[in-house]
This record gives sequence, C-alpha cells and structure tokens, in this order.
Amino acid sequence: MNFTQRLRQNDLLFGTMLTLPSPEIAEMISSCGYDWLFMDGEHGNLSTLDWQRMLQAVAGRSAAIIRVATNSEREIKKILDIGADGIIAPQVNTADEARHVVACCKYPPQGIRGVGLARAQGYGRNFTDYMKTANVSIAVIIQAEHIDAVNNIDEIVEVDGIDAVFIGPYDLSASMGLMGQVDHPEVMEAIDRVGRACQRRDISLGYFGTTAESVQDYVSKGYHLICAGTDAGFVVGGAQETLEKLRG
Ligand code: 3PY
Ligand code: MG
Repeated sequence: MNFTQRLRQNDLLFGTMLTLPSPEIAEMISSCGYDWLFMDGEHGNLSTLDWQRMLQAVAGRSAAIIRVATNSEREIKKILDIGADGIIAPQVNTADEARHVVACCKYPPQGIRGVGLARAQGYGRNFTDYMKTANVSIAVIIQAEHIDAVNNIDEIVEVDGIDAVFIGPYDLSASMGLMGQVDHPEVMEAIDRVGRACQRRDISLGYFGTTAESVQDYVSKGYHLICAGTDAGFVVGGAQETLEKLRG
C-alpha cells in the first residue's frame, strides 16, 4: 500500500523534516525507516535539481513529500514531475485556494496539471502507466496555518481531493499575534477547530513539532501525519550535546 492510500485510511505516519540540500542526509534519514519525509522547499534553500538528487538518494525508502515554495501551477508541476509522492501547499486560507492546489496536482479532466516526460514518468518509459495512476496516487496536503484558514475551515474541508490538512503551528500562532506560542490556549483552540472540521470529513490531520516530545499530545489526540524534528536540528543537537559531554 502506498503512502497516499495509507494517508486516506488514516494510518499513523511518522516523518521528519529535511531542509538541507544533501542527498547523503536524505539517504541516511530515509534509511532510519521514517514513513515519510517532509522536504521543505518553502523555507529550505534548494533548487528543483537539489530535490531531484535527494529523491534519487531516498530511493523510495520513505515517501517523499515536498512542501512547495508557492502554490503556483508552474511550481507544483515541476515538483511532481521530478517524482515527489505528494506536495504540501503552505498558507491555504480559502476554499478557492484549496481548489486551485488540488487542480494543480491532477491531470485533465480533473485538473490543470501540464503533461511532461520527466523523472516521475520514467523519462517517458512509464508514461502510460503514470498517466493512469497519478491523479489518485499523488498526495495533496494543504496547510492550515493562518487564522483566516481556521475561520474558513468548514468550507476548505468541503473541497474534494484534499488528502490531509497539515497544521502549521508556528505560522498560525504568528497570525494570531502569539508568535511561537504554539501551546497558548487560543492557538490550541484554533487548532482544535481545524481538527473538528477534518474529523467531520474524515480527513487526515498533520502536525509539526521540533522534537518528539512536542508532537506527543497530537499523536495522543489521534493525528495521523506527524513530523518531528529537522535534519539541521539533529546535526546541531548532536554536535552540541557531544561538546557539552566533552566539557563535562
Ligand atoms: C509552521 O509551523 O508554520 C509550519 O509550517 C510547520 O510545518
Ligand atoms: Mg508554516
């Protein structure tokens, strides 16, 4: 069963975030056995070619889900054509924006994705099979990470084709004037509003935290798509801890 099927049946899927342009790190982390990788093209300083090299290094060991920098047809098409298993669209605040993202991920007649012959299509070799399966096998994940998204969430979750809603607690708290206070009661109430709307529509819910501890409450609440930690955080944390031990 592929990642998107597991997402649609609300499996619990553990991931971590990649932000560095390093195929070696992508290879190491995917070898640990994560279900999925949240590859951050929104904030990470990576080109499409960097992502392609990293997908080659992951080699299917973990599902590779790339967060696009912008929710444009041009960008989403390129990311899907290099063979990402799905996308995460940041800052989706209205049902119209959600409809646009879904359309960008689907070939006609369901959507507007342009037809290419790139890595995803086996450079042309798997074209026919890929065309038959892509519209159902690509994961479409949108982020709710602004108070406007929370206020519009009931209409957003009515849009067909959304496989998961991923909470962005940091941007959400910032949009509420509570920068970084991801455990503030008002932020948690806003997150719960999104959670209730998704549960009504049986849509998987995602949450990001910088550590395993910071996502535990959301695992307990029944969230499905969990992302904990980042590649850079693992390197800095390990280096710092080792130095502290050396210095006693
Ligand atoms: C946020 O917290 O804003 C995020 O986008 C995390 O993925
Ligand atoms: Mg964000």
